[in-house]
Amino acid sequence: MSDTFSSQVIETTISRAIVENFSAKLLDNLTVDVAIVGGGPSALVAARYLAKKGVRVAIFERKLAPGGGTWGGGMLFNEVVVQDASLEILDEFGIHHKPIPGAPSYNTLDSVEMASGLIFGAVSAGAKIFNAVSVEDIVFRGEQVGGLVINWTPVERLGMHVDPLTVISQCVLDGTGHPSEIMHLAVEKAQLKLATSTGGILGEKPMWVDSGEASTVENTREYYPGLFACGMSANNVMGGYRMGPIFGGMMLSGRKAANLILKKLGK
Ligand code: 48F
Repeated sequence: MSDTFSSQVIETTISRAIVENFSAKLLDNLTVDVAIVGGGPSALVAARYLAKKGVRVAIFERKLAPGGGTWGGGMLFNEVVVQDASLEILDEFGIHHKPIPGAPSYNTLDSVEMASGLIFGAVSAGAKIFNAVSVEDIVFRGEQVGGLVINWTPVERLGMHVDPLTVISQCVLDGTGHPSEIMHLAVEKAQLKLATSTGGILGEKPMWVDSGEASTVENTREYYPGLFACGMSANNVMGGYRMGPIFGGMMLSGRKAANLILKKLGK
């Protein structure tokens, strides 16, 4: 066998392995129990807790790297702060943390370790992450939200006229952060009335750390049959305050979202 021929065979083998395995992964996730939009900290925590209970869960993340707003810490200083209440979640993921001297119940951690640890924790528990995939619409079935409409992020960014594919799920979790993209689609395009005082999105308020942290968890709920929100998306829907580079509420929100969904699925 000549060198040229064997290198062609290896190249074909590599390409075939990638195409076959990706196709199998996507086919396997065209119908899931829970479809999560966005791969920020709240969503990644929710994904691990769901997957650990045997729930079939897939995350669709617009960017190449999941992790959302975790990576950049505060103003690109790659450290974040969490409260003691969320330490058991960090421990569950094996992410290190240390107390802040003179600030009882507050801790710091490396934001790169946190982002990568959350991603690995979700995937190693069995969740699948599809990166560079944007969710552009929801699927509506009967009287409930029943899936997602997806396309490649480059297709979205370039404005190419390419029809999407769909993912069917029993539950959809909006983890899109500050913009609450799926909730906006639900209200503005599908004309759904959410479980808020107006039926619409109340809009995020300015920074107030203590209030925002607590309300992020409180506002994590099912807003329409089959449609849940976590993290900053939930806070935006209910008019909660923002909180900057403190992430305990995000993780507690993700765990609460998982528990609500498990209950809904009867698990
Ligand atoms: O914003 P993000 O990190 O979500 P989160 O879990 O955490 C918020 C914190 O990062 C921070 C904060 C902490 O105190 O306030 O902001 O609420 O991650 C949201 C992810 O969703 C992706 C987006 O790229 C980001 O990685 N995303 C948003 N819209 C879509 C999407 C979409 N339509 N399709 C796919 N991914």
